Amino acid sequence: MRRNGGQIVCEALLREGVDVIFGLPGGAILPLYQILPEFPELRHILVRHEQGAAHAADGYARVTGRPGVAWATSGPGATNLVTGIATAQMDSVPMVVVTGQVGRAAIGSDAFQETDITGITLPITKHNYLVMHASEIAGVIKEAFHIASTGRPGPVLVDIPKDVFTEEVDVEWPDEIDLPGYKPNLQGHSGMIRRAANLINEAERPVILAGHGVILSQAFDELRELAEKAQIPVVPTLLGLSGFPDDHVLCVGMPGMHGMAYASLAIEEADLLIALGMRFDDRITGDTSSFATGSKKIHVDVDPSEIGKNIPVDVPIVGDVKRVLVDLNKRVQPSTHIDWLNRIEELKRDHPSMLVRETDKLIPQYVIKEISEATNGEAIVVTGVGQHQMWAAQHYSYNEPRSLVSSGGAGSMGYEVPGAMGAQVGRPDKVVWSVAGDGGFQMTMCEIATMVENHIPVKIAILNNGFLGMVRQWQEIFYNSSYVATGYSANPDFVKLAEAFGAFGARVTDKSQVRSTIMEAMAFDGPAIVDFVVEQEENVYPMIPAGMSVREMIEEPRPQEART
Ligand SMILES: Cc1ncc(C[n+]2csc(CCOP(=O)(O)OP(=O)(O)O)c2C)c(N)n1
Repeated sequence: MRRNGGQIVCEALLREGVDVIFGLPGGAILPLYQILPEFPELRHILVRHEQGAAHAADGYARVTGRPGVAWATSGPGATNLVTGIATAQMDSVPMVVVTGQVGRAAIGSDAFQETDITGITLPITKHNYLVMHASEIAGVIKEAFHIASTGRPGPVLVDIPKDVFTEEVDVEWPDEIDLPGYKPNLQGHSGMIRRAANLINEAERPVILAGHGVILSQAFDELRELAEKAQIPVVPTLLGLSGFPDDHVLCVGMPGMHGMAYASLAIEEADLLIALGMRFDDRITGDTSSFATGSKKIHVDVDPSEIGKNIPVDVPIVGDVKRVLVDLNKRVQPSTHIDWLNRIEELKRDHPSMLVRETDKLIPQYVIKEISEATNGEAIVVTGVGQHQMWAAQHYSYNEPRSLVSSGGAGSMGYEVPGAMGAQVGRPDKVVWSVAGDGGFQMTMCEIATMVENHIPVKIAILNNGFLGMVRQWQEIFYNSSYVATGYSANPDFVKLAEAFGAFGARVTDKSQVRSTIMEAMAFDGPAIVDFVVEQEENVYPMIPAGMSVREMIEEPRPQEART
């Protein structure tokens, strides 16, 4: 059957099960857009900025486990996607991005809106394509989805010149994919699994470090089985949060730069680390030469290039976390580790990181705790980057898989609004709270218009401290409180702004208004923005300064020395 390139793109997306696309048109991609009405099953959400499309596709993917899809035109449309693509790449998020390119004959001539987007995104995509013939589209899209969602997931970009969208060909739909050189190894090596099981069976102070790979491979039950069978405490990384229930007795909490002091100390005192789908990021390890030197290490990761990259390991296992755990669990013997679990309880008592300071003032930690309680820990929380992100990680109770969505690796401010939009589109059945900084919110707040237009009822809590708070904190601690370029003295009136967008808006300046305003926002049938005017110079504790070890950790000042 004869089809043009645009029709093949749409049909190929439908064949991959796509139901929604986030995008914004322009000249080079116009032929694809003009075909869209022929495919009413493809919901297109018109964003206000292409960065929003990429982050929304990413948020959608993180909560559904299915690749998110974003479209943009050539040149600035495509480059506006770059932050979103890099964000997905750093956090292994499956995404397929389609960009329009100038016509084939114009490529290389510096034509209007010509940008070498495959060149630009080469280091920030798992793979990318420039498709020069319509006959290739069906195969390329199938490959793109396969590559994006298998092995270690990631973003794949498909760049298509304008005249390829209009070229007509007899389309052949490939049944199979043959990619020599791309065969992710999912099944762990049996000899290594045996060695790992032996180490676990002999360990006296084991800790499981659970990363994003647990969520990506949906190893929730298998992780629980391992932890419970051998009574091993679980320390989830930022992106591993919600892969193991926060309210489980074996859940210790997030470690690292702003993690729970006791979680970092548990890693330090462990004699065995079982690292599952995590990559020993510098926010976890600090100084790698002094990180957990007293322990043996088992590292399970589907990406062989991660093994031994940052930290030397004793037992490397290349494979899908879920499949490896199925095999490993059969060989792990039941254990109790009573002394070790008691020791961790002692660490928790001595280093009470999770306490929210008693004060009449409106502090951000309190707001997060209230949102957690008001939603019974059942909402999806999407954050920006900065202090609010760390408080959201620390004080919300994540008990359901995929309930925390955050830019971990790239640390992209501005993720909070469009990321939440995508998450809500992916999970219309859930309450989605965006926990935003006043800085990050203003980077991508234009997408509130998109939410209003498309009835996407995200609730946004701006933790408004009038500062680029995390940077201010660094200036306070490392630069003698020299606040250069971190204060916002003229933020807009966020309530009026909400109303101007057609959303619900409210301001909270006092503790007593917190819970009722949260409930009001949730009762509103549409996007809602709450401006929580919080203490301006609150710090995130504990803090391990960058590149240092757990021994240099700065813990929250005890009540007598704390600011009032
Ligand atoms: C796009 C981008 N630019 C700059 C930074 C550096 N940065 C990290 S945290 C931060 C402050 C964030 O401020 P805000 O969004 O208000 O959140 P807060 O820390 O106050 O909670 C900045 C500027 C970043 N992470 N991302």
